[in-house]
Amino acid sequence: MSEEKNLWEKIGEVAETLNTEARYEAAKQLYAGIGVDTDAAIEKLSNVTVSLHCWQGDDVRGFDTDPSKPLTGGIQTTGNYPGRARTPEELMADYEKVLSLCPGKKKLNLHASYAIFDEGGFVDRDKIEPKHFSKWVEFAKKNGIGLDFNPTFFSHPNMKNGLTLSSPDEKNRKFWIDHGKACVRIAEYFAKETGIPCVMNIWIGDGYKDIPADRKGPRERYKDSIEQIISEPHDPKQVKITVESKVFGIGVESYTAGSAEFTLLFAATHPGILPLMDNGHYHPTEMVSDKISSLLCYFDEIALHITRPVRWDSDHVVILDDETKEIAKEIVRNGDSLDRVNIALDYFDASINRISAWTVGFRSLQKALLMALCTPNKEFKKLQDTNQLTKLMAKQEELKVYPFGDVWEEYLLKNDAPSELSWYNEVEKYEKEVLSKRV
Ligand code: RNT
Ligand code: ZN
Repeated sequence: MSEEKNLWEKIGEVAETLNTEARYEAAKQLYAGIGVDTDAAIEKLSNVTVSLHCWQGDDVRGFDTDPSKPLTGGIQTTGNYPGRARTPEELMADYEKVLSLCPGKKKLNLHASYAIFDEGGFVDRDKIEPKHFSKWVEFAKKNGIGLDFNPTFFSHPNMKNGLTLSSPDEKNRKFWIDHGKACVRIAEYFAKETGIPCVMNIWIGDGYKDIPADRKGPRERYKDSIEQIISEPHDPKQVKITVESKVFGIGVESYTAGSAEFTLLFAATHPGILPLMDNGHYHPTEMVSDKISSLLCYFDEIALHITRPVRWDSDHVVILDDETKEIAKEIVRNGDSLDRVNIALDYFDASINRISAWTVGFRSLQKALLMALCTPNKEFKKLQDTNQLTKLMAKQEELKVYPFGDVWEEYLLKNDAPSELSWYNEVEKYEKEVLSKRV
C-alpha cells in the first residue's frame, strides 16, 4: 500500500518539473495547424456554466425525511462508502471542496428535500418557503455561483402507491401540486437573490410495475398538475421550468406517466417550458447525443441531465466516454447552441469516495466540452457536406491522438484548478482529515 502511494506521489513530482508552458505552446501550434484556436477554446469554456448537483454528496437523502429510509420513486443508490454528508454543514463543506477541485463556471443544483429547518422548525413539502433555503442562498453568494432547483416528488410518505402529480387521489395530488407551486416561488427567490436565472426541473417517478389498465388517465392528471404548477406567477426569463422524461424506473418497469413523448409535447405546447433530457432515461441504444439537434430545431432552449447509465439508469459517475464526448460536440458545434443548452450533471455513486465521484464527473464533462471546442468542427462539416466521408473518418481518428492533455492542463492553470496529476492527493487528504472522522 505505502509503496503504491510512493509511486503516485513520484509521478506528481515528475509532472511538476515538466515545462507545461512549453508543452502548451507546442500543442497550440499543432492544433493551429488544423484551424483550432486553443486559446479561444479555453476562453470560451471558462464562461460556460455547468450545474453541479448537491445530491452526490449524501446519496440523494436530503434533510426533510428520515435518512434511514430507502429512496423511493424508482431511483436507487448502491454502496455504503464511509463519509456521507449528514448535515447541511457537512454537505456544504464537501461541496466547497469539490468546487476547489473543479475548473470552470458552476451553478449549484438543489432539491427541495435539502430545505434547512432551523428557523421555526419543520414544515412539509407543500409549505416550504424561501426562508428554508436562505442558508443555501448565502452559500451560493459566498461562492459566487447561481442556483438551480428541483421540487422533490419522491422519497416521501405522501408518495402514495408510488404516485404524486398523476395520483387519482385528489387530496394527495393537491399536496404535490402545492409543493410544485412552493418550488416556483423558491426558484424565483433564488433568481432574484443571485441575479442569475434559476432552472426549475420537474421530474416524477410515477408509474406502474405491471401492465396498467389505464395509461391515459395518469397522463391527463399529470398534465393538469403541471399546468397548475406553472400557473404560479413567475417570470419565465428568471425561472426556467423544465420537464424531464423517463422510460422506466425500479419498480415502475411497465409504465411511466412522464414518458419521452409526454414531456416533449408538454414543453412544445406550453410556451416558456423547456424539455429536459437525461441520458439515462431512454432505451439503451437510444442516444441523447442524436436527439439534441432535433430539439434545437424547435426549442429556443433545452436542458440536459448528463449521467452514465450502465445497462440501466444506474447514474454511474460521468467519465470521458464516447457518449459524453458526443453530447459535448452537439452542445458546442452548432453555432449558438452553447447558449441554448442548460447543462446539468445528475449521478450518484455511494460505493466510492463521494468527493472523488463528484469531481471526476465534473472534470470529465469539462474535458469533453474542451475537446469538442478543440475540434475543427467547421472543417469536418465541410468534409461531410462535400461527401468526403473517407477523409472525415481518417481525420476524426487522427484528432484522437492530438496532445489534448496539454491544452487541458493550460485550462486548469487558467482556472485555478489543480492539475490532473495532483487533484487526487487533495481527495486523499480530505478523506483522512475530514471524511474518515464521520462515524
Ligand atoms: C431520476 C431523475 C432525476 C433525479 C434527481 C435526483 O431518474 O434523473 O433527475 O436523478 O432529480
Ligand atoms: Zn435526471
